Amino acid sequence: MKISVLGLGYIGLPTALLFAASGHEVVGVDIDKRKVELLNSGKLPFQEPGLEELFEKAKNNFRVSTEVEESDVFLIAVPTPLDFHTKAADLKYVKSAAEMIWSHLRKDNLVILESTVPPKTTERLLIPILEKSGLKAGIDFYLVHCPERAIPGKTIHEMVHNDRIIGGITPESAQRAKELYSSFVKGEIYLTDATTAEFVKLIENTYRDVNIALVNELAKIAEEYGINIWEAIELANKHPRVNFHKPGPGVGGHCIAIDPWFVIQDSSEGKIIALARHVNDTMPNYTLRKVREMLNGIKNPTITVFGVAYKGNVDDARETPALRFIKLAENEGFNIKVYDPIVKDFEYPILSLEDAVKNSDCIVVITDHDVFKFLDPNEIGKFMRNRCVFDARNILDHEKWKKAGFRVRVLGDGKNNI
Ligand code: SAJ
Repeated sequence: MKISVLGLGYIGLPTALLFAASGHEVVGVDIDKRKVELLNSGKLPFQEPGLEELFEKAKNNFRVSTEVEESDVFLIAVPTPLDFHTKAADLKYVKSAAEMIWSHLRKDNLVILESTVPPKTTERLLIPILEKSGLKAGIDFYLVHCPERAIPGKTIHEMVHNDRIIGGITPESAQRAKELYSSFVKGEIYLTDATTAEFVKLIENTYRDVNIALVNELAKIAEEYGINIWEAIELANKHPRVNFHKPGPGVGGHCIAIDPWFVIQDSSEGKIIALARHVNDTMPNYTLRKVREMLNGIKNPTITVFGVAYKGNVDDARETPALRFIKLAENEGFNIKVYDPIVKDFEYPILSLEDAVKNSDCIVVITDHDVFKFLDPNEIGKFMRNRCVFDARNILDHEKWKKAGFRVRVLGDGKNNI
C-alpha cells in the first residue's frame, strides 16, 4: 500500500519506518521543514534504540515531504498537547492534519488516527472534516483510531511486540486496519469501536497516574509515622495481587501527566482523577520542603539538580517535574545549578558535573538516570561547600554517600533520615 504518515515525531517516525521496512511505500509528511531536510539528508531528528538500523532498512520505501499526496492510507500521528488554562486537549494539529487530507481522499482509502485524543474525537472532529471530500465515512472510506503504547527508550520493540487496540467507526474499518498493522505488529490485535479505543488509551495512563498519586500520598503519610515507604511498598508488593508504583518528585512527560485530563475534560465525574493529578503536580513542592528542612541555617544555599529529563535514561524534558522544582526553589531564594548528562536542551544551562557541584550545598536527585548510581561521592564531595544529598528517586547507594561524609535524605523515608 501507499501510506502517508502525518507527524514524524517520537511515534510517527518509527511507525512510518516500520511500515516502509515491511514493504509499503511510505511518504512521511511534516510541517517542520528542518526535520524534512534532516531526514532527506539521511539524518534522524532524535535518538531511539534501533532507529538507525530501521531507517537504513526502510530507506528504499521511505521519503519525506511537507505536502500530502494521494495515498491508500493516511495515518495521523501529530501532537495533542494539553491547553494548561482550560485543562483540555488542544486538537489544532489533528484538525490541520485532517484539513490537509480530505482533498486527497479517494474511495476505499483508510484513515488512521494514532494521536492520543479525548473520547469521541474521531467521530465528532475527524468525520465532518474528512466528509468535505464528498465521501461518506465508513461507507466510501474507512476510519479508525489506533493508539500506541510504546514507551520512550523501547519504542520500536514495543510497537512490534505489544498487543494493539484498533477502534473502527465500522467493523469493516477496524478489520482493514488490522490487516495493515499485521504487516509489522507481532502482538495480538484487538478490535473495538473508535470511542472505546480512544477511552482505553486514556485509562491505561490514568491508571498509572492515579496509582503513582496513591503511593506519593502514602510516602508523605509514611514519613509522618517514621516509616520508610520504600520498605513498606516492597513488603506490600509481596502480596500476590498488590503492585504499588514508585513515589517520586512528580510526574512528567507528555502522556501520564496529560492523558487523565482528556478523560475528564467533558465529564463532571472526574474527582479522583483530578485529585491524583493535583497530588502528583505538588510533589515538587513537597520535595523542596524536605530539601529546605535539610538546608536549614545555611546562608544563601545552592542546590545542584541531578537530572531534568521527565524520567530516567531519556533525553526528553517535556513537562518535567524538575522545571517546577527549579522555579519554586528560585522563588524561595535558592541558587540552582543543573547537571543532566543525557538531556541536550533545557530552559536552564546544563553544566558539567564539576561546575554543577562546585560550592554547592545539596545535590537533589530528581531524575532516575542510571548514570547517577556510578558517580563517586568522594570525588564530588571535594567540590561542595556542604555535603547534603536528597534522593527523591531512591536510586543512590546511601551507605556509600554517607561514608563520603554526606547527610543523606530520601523522599518517603521517615525511618532512616538523620
Ligand atoms: N513515574 C513515577 N513513579 C512510577 C512510574 C513513573 O513517579 O512508578 C513517573 C516518571 O518518573 C515520569 C512519569 O511518571 O515522570 C511517566 O513515566 P512513565 O514510566 O509512565 O513513562 P511514559 O510517560 O514515557 O510512558 C507511558 C506508558 N504508559 C503506561 O505505562 C501505562 C507508555 O506505555 C505509554 O505509551 C506512554 O505513557 C504514552 O505515550 O502514552
